[in-house]
Amino acid sequence: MNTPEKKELLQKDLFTRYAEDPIAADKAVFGRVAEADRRGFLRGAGLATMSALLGATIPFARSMPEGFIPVALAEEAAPPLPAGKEELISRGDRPLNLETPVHLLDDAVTPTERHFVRNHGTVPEGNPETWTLTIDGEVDNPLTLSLKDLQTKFAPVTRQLIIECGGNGRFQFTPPVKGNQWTYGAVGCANWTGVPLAALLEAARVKSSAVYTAHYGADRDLSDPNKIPVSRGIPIEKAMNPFTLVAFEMNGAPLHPLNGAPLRLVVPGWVGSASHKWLTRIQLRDVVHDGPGMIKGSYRMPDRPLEPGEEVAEGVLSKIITAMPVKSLITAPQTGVKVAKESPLVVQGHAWAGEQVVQSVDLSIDFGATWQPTVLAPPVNPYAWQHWRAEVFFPAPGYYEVWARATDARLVSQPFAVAWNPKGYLNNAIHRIAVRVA
Ligand SMILES: Nc1nc2c(c(=O)[nH]1)N[C@H]1C(S)=C(S)[C@@H](COP(=O)(O)O)O[C@H]1N2
Ligand SMILES: [Mo]
Repeated sequence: MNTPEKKELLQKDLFTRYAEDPIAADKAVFGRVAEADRRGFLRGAGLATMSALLGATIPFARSMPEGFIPVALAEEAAPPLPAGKEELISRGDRPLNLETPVHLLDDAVTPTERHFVRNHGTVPEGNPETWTLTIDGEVDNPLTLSLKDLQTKFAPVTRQLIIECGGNGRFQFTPPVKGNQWTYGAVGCANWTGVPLAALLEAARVKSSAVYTAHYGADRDLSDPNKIPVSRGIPIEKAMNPFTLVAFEMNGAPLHPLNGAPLRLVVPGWVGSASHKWLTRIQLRDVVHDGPGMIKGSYRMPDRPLEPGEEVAEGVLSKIITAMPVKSLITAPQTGVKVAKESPLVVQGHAWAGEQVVQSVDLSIDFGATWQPTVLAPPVNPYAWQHWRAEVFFPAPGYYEVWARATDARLVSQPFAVAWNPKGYLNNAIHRIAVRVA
């Protein structure tokens, strides 16, 4: 828009004109809002419109370049979060990954809106009417079951089960490692309803030669629709565990599309990648499964301690991740809280420990010099996270950190920091929050 007025304005006395009558000057510079689309709209927006969108006047508007989009509005123009997951933090669009801010994990049972999302590929659309699950491979009676078969021919159970991504906490590794930079919130404990996988395996009459499962789903590689992005498996013993579910409901409703609708595995306490979403097939194998996600160091740990940043051959990453380690989170208060000296501060959160029960959670307000116990509840069922709570008194005004440390039944505790590994897995270092006492 190079109108003569604008040229004149720019050449002559922009500053004077803005000082005299910013709205008129602005109109001359920006022109009238023509386009309806948001970006175009912003590009052509006048000062009054911009101020309205920002919810504030712009004292230094006179210094803004032509066509300028304030960063506050540019940030708001980022792609909106998917329906039903608006409170989460985006960790990438392709593939779509969302984590939960740690203070929003305070619920006893994680609501669906607050359950994180981890994808390797596309988000497929699952039609519950036509969906089937096939169980084949090392079985005497291969099965193909509809969703209705699953819901009516087997006895459904509802359990509170924890799913945590193997890379949760990856942001903390030094030197940094590639992958989603999860902080604390790639974990959730929802109510899952489904059929124990063991019941299906019994109906399929698993052969004694079966040692491992192989999981397949409907999602596809983002750049090649002929490729599957991930296919992991679990040892037959974990497949037969009564808490390993083929789930069709999450928190009493059909699964959310991003959490695997209409059917998924939940392999509780184990690395999240074992809990296959959009599940279409479970093949029983007579060898350890070797699909994408099982090989090339994926979801594997080094067989020896490494130097931070050390480059290693693939063969060193030989240990397949199974159960997740002991961990706790402080979900209330939020870090940065300000409290009055007299008032005891209620600190609470959850703790979990893979295949173990958590025996205790302790807090420190003196950087780990001393620890005080919390009140820790037992899990409502195996593989549910446990809630803990304590009242904390601060001796004097100032800056404090509250640290939480869980210990499992084998007396294994959370470390201050974990050993570096190339893919940034299994960070169960103690969680800490900042507290300012007035
Ligand atoms: N089909 C399929 N299943 C999958 C994945 C995937 O990308 N595709 N990601 C896995 C990983 S790495 C994790 S941590 C969990 C996360 O489950 P959620 O998205 O329901 O939180 O799903 C697992 N199941
Ligand atoms: Mo994951």
